[in-house]
Amino acid sequence: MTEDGFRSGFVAVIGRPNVGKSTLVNALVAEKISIVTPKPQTTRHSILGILSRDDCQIVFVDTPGLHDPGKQLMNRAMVKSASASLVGADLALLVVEARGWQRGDDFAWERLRSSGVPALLVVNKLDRVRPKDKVLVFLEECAQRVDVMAIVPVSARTGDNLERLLDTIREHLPEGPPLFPVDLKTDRGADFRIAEVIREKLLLALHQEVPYGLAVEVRALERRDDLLLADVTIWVDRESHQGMVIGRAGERIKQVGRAARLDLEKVFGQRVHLETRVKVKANWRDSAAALRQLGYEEPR
Ligand SMILES: Nc1nc2c(ncn2[C@@H]2O[C@H](COP(=O)(O)OP(=O)(O)OP(=O)(O)O)[C@@H](O)[C@H]2O)c(=O)[nH]1
Ligand SMILES: [Mg+2]
Repeated sequence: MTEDGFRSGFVAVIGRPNVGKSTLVNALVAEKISIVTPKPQTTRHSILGILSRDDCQIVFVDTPGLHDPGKQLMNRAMVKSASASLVGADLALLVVEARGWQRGDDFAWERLRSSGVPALLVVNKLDRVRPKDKVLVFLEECAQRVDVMAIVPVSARTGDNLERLLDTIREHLPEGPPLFPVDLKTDRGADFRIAEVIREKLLLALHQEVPYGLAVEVRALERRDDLLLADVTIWVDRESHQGMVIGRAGERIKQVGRAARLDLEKVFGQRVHLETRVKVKANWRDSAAALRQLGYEEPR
């Protein structure tokens, strides 16, 4: 069934929040698998992005940013999910920013090191560093800090050096057949992808503490001819945030819905209709039952 030399495996993509893990997975798989925003802690769940080529199948696991989670249950669930991605991974990519090493990178490296999973260090956001020789100095610093099989500088945003990264990943995967059907790009269904794209637009539209208390739940999904109809509830964790999400005369929620619909119509290649409402669920981030309902890993 498999040709000689075909390789496959799970590749956990980890790192502190905001280093560009999701941007990287989207660029490598060439599809919007995961949402991206300038805000840290955008990704909250582990998400598979599957790249199938003639010579390999790479199953990337995009993960929430690793950080010291404190007591909050949602943060703990996020960090647990990122750590769990290392269990059974064939390879890990530790992503850091080319602008310099930060303390948060040490936290991620420690988790990776104690897992024993072989790793590559991906130095991302190359496009942000001028002059270029500064990067060389940083790559040398990285080689002192971490013990990995290779260090690969890239720009997930411009696509710089991603082919070389893919070749390096392939070299370090075991021989084996595809693990998923070759036309599958992610393990997540339409309901999850709809909820995430709406959350992305909300994160982009809202500021300060509001975005962190948001969750999006697709309560029902219906396919009618060429139309995808979604019934969506946006949860906020404080009464005062409800009006901020809705906006004056409903303007903000309308804009968010429109932006999400346009993206989703591209993802699904069909018309999408979103029916949204905003509800308050006080302190849902500290409620095990609410987290379960929203599909989070059981926090420890
Ligand atoms: N200039 C530049 N910006 C980048 C690059 N990669 C990602 N970014 C930006 O960095 C920000 C964070 O990107 P994400 O992909 O959401 O980062 P993440 O590591 O997944 O973040 P969390 O999910 O919060 O852990 C976004 O504004 C991206 O556009 C890059 O190569 N160059
Ligand atoms: Mg992310």
